[in-house]
Amino acid sequence: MPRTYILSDIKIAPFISKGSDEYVGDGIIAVDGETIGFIGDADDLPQQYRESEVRALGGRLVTPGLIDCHTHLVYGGSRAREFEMRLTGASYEDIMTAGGGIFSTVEATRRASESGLLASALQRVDNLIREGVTTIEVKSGYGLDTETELKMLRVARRLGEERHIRVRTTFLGAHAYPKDMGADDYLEQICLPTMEEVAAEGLVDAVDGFCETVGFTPAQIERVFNAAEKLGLPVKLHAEQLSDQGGAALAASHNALSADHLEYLSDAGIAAMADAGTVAVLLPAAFYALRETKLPPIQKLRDAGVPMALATDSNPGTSPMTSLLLTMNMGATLFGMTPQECLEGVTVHAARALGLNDCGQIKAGKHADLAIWNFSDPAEMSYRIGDAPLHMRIFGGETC
Ligand code: DI6
Ligand code: FE
Repeated sequence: MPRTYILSDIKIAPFISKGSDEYVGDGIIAVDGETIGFIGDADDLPQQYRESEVRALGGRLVTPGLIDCHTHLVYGGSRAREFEMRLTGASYEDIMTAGGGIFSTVEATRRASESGLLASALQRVDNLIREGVTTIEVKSGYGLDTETELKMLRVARRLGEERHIRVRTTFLGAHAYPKDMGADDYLEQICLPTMEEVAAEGLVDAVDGFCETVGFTPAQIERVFNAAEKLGLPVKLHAEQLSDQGGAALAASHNALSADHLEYLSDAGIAAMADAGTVAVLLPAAFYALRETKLPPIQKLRDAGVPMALATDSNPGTSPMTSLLLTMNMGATLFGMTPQECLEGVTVHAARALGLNDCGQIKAGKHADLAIWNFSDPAEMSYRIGDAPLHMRIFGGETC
């Protein structure tokens, strides 16, 4: 028997007011089993819910459960030494060229057991859960061999079995290539065959790549995208993080779900993303941790109507971050996004960046994934730093 209950005495986040079928105001929400059965004025509550248990929430804000749509949170080891090196002047690219960076995490991830990887990733997931996150994306890309890529994706899937959270997995085989092998040989001999294998095992929901001077060229990324399309997998791309390679336009031309990072995004890239409806996933913690000074073109993205999402980019190198609320604060403080944009960026637009349309909004028929906060003003979410303001998290109708 699905359980139904009513959430009353609540504030509903105002972005839900966008669109005529969406609700504005103080209203009530009926949770019907795993989905939202009703949102609106108490007077309009359908008969079927009138006898349901009522939970009064003291005027608290209700938002959709938060969505972290770009993470690399399954990995072995730590890169604290490189953090120290960067503080004394070495650049991210210098460290990677010298064999550190992604390569050092590849070594640690290859060495790690599946249970060890799971245990460390769960700690990061628990940090996100404490902040009302109900969906995460997790990328592979620290294996660069078939066995380790499979291991990472199996661990990512297990996160969703061990915790009340939804996990979307992304194959990022084109993250780096082994130093003793060229990029083209790596793609041919390892990356593309591995993509077929992870797809055949049902371990992957999308395909990503790192288009960068220290990563793959646009022509190489195009091969990855073509292979993904043959397997029926949607694509996304790390684009324009450290330099302008034209990656965002390439991604848009393949109807990518998202192009991510985008500090060095050009006007042509913005126009291509707007045309294709590709989401801009902004990662202010990586900007912060790399002490980057070039800002992504927020105003131009806004003017072009490109949907903007925000995510942690949780990874050991450029974003040792497991707080989506702090990410929202950085989106506002570093990137000049409004608190409303930050909230949309971790809900409705984050869902779209994952190709999901059954979460990220509070509407009848969507998953009952909700976060209830110890305040009523949604701007508090982006404003506070280091607070623990979650009152309650609801995942698929269950309080947990
Ligand atoms: N860009 C990033 O920010 C992460 N990957 C990528 O392509 C960083 C990965 C790492 O340094 O471990
Ligand atoms: Fe990333």
